[in-house]
Amino acid sequence: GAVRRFPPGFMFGVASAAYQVEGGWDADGKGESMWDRSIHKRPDLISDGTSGDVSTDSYHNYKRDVEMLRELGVDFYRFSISWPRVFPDGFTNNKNEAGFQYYNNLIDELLKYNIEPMITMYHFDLPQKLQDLGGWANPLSILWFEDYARNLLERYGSKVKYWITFNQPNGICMEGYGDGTMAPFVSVKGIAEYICVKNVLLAHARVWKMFNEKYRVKNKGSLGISIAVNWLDPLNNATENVQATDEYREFTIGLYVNPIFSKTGDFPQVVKDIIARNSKEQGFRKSRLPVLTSDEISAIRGSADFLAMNHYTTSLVSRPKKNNHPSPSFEHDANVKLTYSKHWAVAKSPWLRSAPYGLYKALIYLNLKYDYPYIIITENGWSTDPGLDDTQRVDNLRSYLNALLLAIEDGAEVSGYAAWSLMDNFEWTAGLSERFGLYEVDFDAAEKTRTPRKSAFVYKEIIASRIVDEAF
Ligand code: GCO
Repeated sequence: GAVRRFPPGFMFGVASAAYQVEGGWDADGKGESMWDRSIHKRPDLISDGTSGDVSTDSYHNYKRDVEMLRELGVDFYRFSISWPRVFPDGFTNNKNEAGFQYYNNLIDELLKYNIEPMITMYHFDLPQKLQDLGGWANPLSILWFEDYARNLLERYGSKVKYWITFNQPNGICMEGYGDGTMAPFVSVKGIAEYICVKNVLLAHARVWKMFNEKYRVKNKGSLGISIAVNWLDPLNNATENVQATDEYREFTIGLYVNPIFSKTGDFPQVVKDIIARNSKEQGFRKSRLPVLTSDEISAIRGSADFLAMNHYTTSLVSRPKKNNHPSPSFEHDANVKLTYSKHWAVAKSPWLRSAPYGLYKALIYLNLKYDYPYIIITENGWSTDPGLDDTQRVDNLRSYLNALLLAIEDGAEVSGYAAWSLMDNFEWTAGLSERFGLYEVDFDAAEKTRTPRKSAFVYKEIIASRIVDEAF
């Protein structure tokens, strides 16, 4: 069939995150993160009873990881820094040099082979000491994060071009402090998650300002923020479903994208209206959604060089008739029902379906609605059972890359793509039961042996040829 070619300069990569791959949870002076604490206290939170204590042991195997990156031929590696590995208590007065040295070694190893490091400063593993003080629900977290980030930029800013402040504020806030399905497993629905969102956005904006004023000059680097943009389509044309889809997009995408990447800034109007109305009905004197002052809005607006987009799947949205009125305190999820087309392949993860057209639509939607210099897709992938013959992952990869190229043809500005993930790793509360790796990891072996799956060979070929076949 016809082939589509990636534009010149397009960057290919793979992604991982510290708690999911590093292991060495207390090695060489590392402090405790809120994931360490949560799982050690309550192993039952994880479906297969595993933890990230050892995982793939990248803390000791980073040279093998870089070897795999060279095998694949990627241009960049997106990984995250574990805050408690470099600052065991979170505060920057107590520094763990061994932790800094680990990331320094990894960065140098990547640069030696011309692989650009792309560093996520925060991917869910807050130092437990900071969580003891309220974590992201405490407005002081803005200052803690700014201090931490300054130290990372001081140390690595001259070598690292690509920076991402936060991975998925919706995961940090909705799941961490609202639903309580991710660390710190706090559930203060309708309140804590919105406080968290405001703090995370302000922390991000502070770091961008610092980067822009001081650290960018060293190497013309770029700094962005990773936002989960899964696609949502109405189940059908019924007015209530179309409206529910619109609202749900604003609650899951607009809440984060609008303050940073729109001309007006601020939270989306419909989100403000719904939360204000519900709060009033519940007898609150003010909206449960914190206000962004005009100074805060201008600090946040435009505070990114690129939009880092994590995209996995698509859902069909409907609003159950009897529940037409948004439920009072759970605005962000309780008043919609999500389903999938039966034609979409199902991954090992129950929420993950293959619907590549959704990537196309999400990119076009962002392009029409928001204002940003460019996008890097920082996560997209597929989960399976163990096994080297991962044909489903191969199909998913090809079809999503094809959808991406179609969107680029139609005006989306996307300059890079990272597959999630380099290798199997600790998939949060699903433990080791959902395998996302291009490389399989043998978790029973002391060496945590990594073996390329079929998808690793296919991705390597795509990167080398810069072509995807239209048949997929
Ligand atoms: C994230 C994600 C990743 C997951 C991946 C597969 O927040 O970036 O949670 O860490 O492993 O999305 O579910």
